[in-house]
Amino acid sequence: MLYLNAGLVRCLQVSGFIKSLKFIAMDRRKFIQSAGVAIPVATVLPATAIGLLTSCNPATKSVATTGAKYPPADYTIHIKIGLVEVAPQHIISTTTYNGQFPGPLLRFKEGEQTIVDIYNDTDSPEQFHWHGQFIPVSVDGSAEEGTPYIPAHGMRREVFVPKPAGLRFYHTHTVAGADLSAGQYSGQVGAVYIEPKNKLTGYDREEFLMLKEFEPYFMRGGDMASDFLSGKMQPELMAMGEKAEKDAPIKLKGYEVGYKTFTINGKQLGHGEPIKVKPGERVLFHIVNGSGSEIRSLALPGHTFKVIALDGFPVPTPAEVPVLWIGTAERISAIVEMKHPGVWVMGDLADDDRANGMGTIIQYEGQTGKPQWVAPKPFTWDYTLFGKPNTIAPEPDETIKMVFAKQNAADNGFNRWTINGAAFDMMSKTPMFHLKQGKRYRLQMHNASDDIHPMHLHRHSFELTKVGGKTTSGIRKDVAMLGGYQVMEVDFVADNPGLTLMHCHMQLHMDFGFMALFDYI
Ligand SMILES: [Cu+2]
Repeated sequence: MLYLNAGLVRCLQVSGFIKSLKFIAMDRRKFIQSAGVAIPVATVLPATAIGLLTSCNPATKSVATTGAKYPPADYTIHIKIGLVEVAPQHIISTTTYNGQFPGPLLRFKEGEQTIVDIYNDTDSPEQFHWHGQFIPVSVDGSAEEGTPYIPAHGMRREVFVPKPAGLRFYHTHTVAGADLSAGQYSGQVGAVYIEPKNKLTGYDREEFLMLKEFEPYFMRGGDMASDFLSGKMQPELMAMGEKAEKDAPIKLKGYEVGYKTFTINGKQLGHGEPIKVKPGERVLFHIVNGSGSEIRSLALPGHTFKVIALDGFPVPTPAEVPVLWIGTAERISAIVEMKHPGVWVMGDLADDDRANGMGTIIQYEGQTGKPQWVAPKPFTWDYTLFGKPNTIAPEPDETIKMVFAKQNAADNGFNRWTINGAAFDMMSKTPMFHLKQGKRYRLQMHNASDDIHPMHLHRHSFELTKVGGKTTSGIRKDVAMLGGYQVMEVDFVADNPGLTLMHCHMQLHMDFGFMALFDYI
């Protein structure tokens, strides 16, 4: 049993809430029953409770209290400026969770209600997004869907049932626009692991790796590597993209984001502790791409990665690969069997990015010396490797066609992105697509640009059904990379009513139009 912290006490007292709820010294289950409201799976405290809590600004009122007790939070997060020591004499100031980078690893149990108190100690309203969870809009953390902001210097208590099991993460969901200190350019990222009811097997220990760049800057143009993805460019999409480029009134390239500093778990390669391993050990790496805009790769010389889960969902066919490619906001869980003793660099294939820090050291017991890097042979990333062989997904009830296009430098020098001709309007937030509960939808995504877009669907997962020209089934994800001038099909079941955001997970794309809302009708 814990006492209320001061800010929350003030909030509750101001509202008279403490008196009205008699949950002192009760456990959480009893609290919910006593409030007279049955809490179904994936919902929040009664509106009377959460509503009072969500908008509280403890800085504005002060009431002394003694003896008030309250169900303790499982985790408490403070959104605040912190210092990240990426290397000695290289300390970065950025917005963080609890003053650290990455934010604390949050471990939840599948299906077991959890309470998280989130304090916003900054001067700007914030959104705290539970990426990849099947939860209600009220806690999802997306203003576009209608989640309330956590006010500047305010707090929010979130009560929900975490699901589904697996590797999820949390991050800010605010618009950064031209502000490179905001949104996912900042250090607001942390991993979530939702323990499955039946534990995964086949490994000896876990390591969590958060891949993240710092010190962003704008440049004009800049090409994204895309030849690592399987599949071919579609001539009609190329023609559309080239025509748009030719017809664009502005010929200067739109702004793109670059970074000076690259880290794994907040440390540049060569700094921080190496990961120490023993021969024969099977290490399960849970890898999160916490970038604002980058696609990452990872290799460990002399070793392979046995991919067992993508975005936290076990894959139908675990497969060994020499290289991982991880789109913005994607996660991979992969087992590496340590059978090549030495001191190795596990790092990004891009030499510049690795030189600027994107890597970590794997050190076998008893081995010393300079960490070695050996570039792997070129490897094509093909999601279908991990799919169910020789099966096709069930037919959808409806297919929704989407065309993604770029208007060169059209928004104050930034590229504007459109879905079926329209850039998302942050003011009206009008839903573009309409769902009926229980139906299965196929999203047929046509990319009329040469960029890769890591496409994300909130509050649901989808099944890859066609990617890189190949049909597949059984691979569930919540983000998937759509190749330049390619088509990708993903299916999802409308099983979590409420506004649902779909967007490209590149901050620079989502901020400039690349979002759409689904509603349930
Ligand atoms: Cu994009």
